[in-house]
Amino acid sequence: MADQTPRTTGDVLEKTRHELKDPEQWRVLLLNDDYTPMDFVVEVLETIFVKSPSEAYRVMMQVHTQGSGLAGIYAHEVAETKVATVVDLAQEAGYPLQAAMEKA
Ligand code: TYC
Repeated sequence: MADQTPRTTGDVLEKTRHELKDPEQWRVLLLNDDYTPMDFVVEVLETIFVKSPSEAYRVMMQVHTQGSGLAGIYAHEVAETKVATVVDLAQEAGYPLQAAMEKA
């Protein structure tokens, strides 16, 4: 229909402008618990958050002693995927490890 052309074009332009904006950044935090083994948390930090062994150990100890710690900062969709992956891996292994995200 003739009246669909302007509306479709407008939608495409709007989307293009939106995607050009800098994506909002989100902090992904790991949360402490009494049951998840330290080695498992270090492995999560190395594999999912691409930390070096020494940095992974430092962040794990920060979580262990302070209650939470910064695992990384990402665009919203990436942060959501990281949180879900942490929780899935922990559940598969039978651990209660939790991750959270907050706007940076
Ligand atoms: N507190 C846990 C222990 O003593 C270790 C741990 C560290 C758990 C970091 C979770 O995000 C975490 N085994």
